[in-house]
Amino acid sequence: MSNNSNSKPLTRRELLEAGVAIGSLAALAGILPGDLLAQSGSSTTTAQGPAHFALTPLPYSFSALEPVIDAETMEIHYSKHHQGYVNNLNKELAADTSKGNRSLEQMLESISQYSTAVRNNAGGHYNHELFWKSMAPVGKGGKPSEALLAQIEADFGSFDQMKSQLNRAALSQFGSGWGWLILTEDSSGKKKLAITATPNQDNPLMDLVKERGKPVIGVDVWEHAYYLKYRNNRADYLEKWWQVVNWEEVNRRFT
Ligand code: MN3
Repeated sequence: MSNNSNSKPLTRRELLEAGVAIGSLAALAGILPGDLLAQSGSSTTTAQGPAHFALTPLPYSFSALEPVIDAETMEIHYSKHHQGYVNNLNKELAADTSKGNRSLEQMLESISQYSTAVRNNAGGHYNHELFWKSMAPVGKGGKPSEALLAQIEADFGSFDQMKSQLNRAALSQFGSGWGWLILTEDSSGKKKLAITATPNQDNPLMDLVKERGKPVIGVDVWEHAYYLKYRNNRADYLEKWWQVVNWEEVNRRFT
């Protein structure tokens, strides 16, 4: 056998193997090859065609939040649940292009104009993008800024009061949903922090929720976020979750 007769099939196979490897890496990272160039949280800038969204790569490994959140929960949550919301959102938007190419935030702020499927999946994408960024390995998340602490003390009395109010709101959210610390304005236009909870994948940006505001902290209390490790003990999950809060990100969202 000469080298020449072998070289073509080999090259082809090598290419194929390389392609498979790229596909597997993308699958591990929870992103589809076609999504690699798309930016998360905003639609692609193509002049024509529907908005298209993609997951941002996780800023840490699946096991990085252990022992608070186990690697298996993180992997399924990110690469199955979150990816599912993104896939469904893109499918819905491709099927109905009547609203044009709005950003994710613009869509949420006018979500009453959309179908329930868009509401659930656009909310699911936004909420999880925020959730992943709002966490960091234990001991790596920094601490609340002085400005944030001062605002928390003004609005809740103490940091512990804010924490227990948020835990209580998240704990008493019946079924699936989210607990939130949001930034709002009081009647005189002054900054004010508040605690709220939303069902399903709703969030405080949506024009049809009762208490609107800018999300500063969002904690996922769907069972898929904690059930493998904490079983039915949502309270224990919520208590431990504070150990993985990324305060650098929370501080940034507050300012
Ligand atoms: Mn979730």
